Amino acid sequence: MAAKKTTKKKSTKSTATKDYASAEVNKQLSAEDKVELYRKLVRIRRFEQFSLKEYNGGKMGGFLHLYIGQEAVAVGAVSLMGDNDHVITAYRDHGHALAVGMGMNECMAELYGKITGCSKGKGGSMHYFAPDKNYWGGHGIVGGQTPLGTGLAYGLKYKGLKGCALTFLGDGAVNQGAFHESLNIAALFELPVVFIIENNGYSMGTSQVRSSAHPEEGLAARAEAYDMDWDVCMGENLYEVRAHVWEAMKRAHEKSKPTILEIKTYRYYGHSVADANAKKYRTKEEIEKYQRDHDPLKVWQAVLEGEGVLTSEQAAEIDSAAKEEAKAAVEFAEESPYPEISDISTDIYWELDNDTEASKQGTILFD
Ligand SMILES: Cc1ncc(C[n+]2csc(CCOP(=O)(O)OP(=O)(O)O)c2C)c(N)n1
Ligand SMILES: [Mg+2]
Repeated sequence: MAAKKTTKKKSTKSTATKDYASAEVNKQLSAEDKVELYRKLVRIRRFEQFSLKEYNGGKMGGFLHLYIGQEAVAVGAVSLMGDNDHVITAYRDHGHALAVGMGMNECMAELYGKITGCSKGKGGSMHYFAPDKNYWGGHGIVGGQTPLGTGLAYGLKYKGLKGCALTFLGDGAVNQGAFHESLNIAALFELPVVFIIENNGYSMGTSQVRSSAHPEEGLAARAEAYDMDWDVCMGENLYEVRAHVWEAMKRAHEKSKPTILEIKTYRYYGHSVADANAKKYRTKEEIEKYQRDHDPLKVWQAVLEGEGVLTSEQAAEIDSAAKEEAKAAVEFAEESPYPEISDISTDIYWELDNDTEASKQGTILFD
């Protein structure tokens, strides 16, 4: 029997900020950059809290999967993106959207199903898109975005561009066949893709431990089977997230090699707001512990206050501004019109079956 290969890279499992603060990619951050990252975290949190209130008020149809608790993962990873880096994720997509620079108005209006939404009201919570910001959604089929992310990476390599495809997935997606097919192709073709498993401990009501077989080192170690690099880190501290994501991005940029990076995180709310079992599969104490000791906003605020680049007064101002922005987005969404009946047949695959100009050019959805 062949000897077990030694693993290529292991998680430090450290949440200490001092090690990661001195990582090259973090040393480059100015005081303003760090405060800007804080603002991004807060804006996501407030946007979602306002959307939750309106959802509970019956203003939106469909699902609403909140990202609250996980914000540092999207904000940290997206903060490293350059012009040729792309991002794609699953249905828990609000954080990534705001992190790439989408506006609260277009995001809130999309939840309301209004024509002013980023997907013209046809996608809802799970289908935010901003191709102009290299943000490719927003996908509801578990694992379904992983072949698409692999395709983005293939496109980059084909065009000779130095970029990567940050392809996010949940811990529940790691058993999907499409993911394993993606891993195989990514390794075989040496594609610049970073598969980021946001391990929030649960897929719907099933804990990660009960749903996925894996070695002690974690889910990312499955990369070994594909002779692919892998890594594990915690997702509550932006310095740590950035340091680990950057290592994987460099591998993609410089060597055109894929990575699986597992980032351990936590969600405070149920799977979706409509999760009838939200209170049954984990304890109140477990949630409170994360909120108290691992909250990404609190962690980053404490880091910045410790460094003297943020005061609690400034943090409060950022918070008020984010609440105002979210409130204005609710008003914008309320006042926006619904799509017209005729809009039902535009911007969709219907055009493929019909003799439209777009169908002739093969540019149905994007230029
Ligand atoms: C192919 C497929 N199977 C089942 C579902 C139903 N489903 C929606 S979300 C989900 C759990 C996914 O959990 P995870 O990947 O951990 O993501 P998280 O919700 O924690 O972000 C399931 C089973 C689906 N959408 N697609
Ligand atoms: Mg999960």
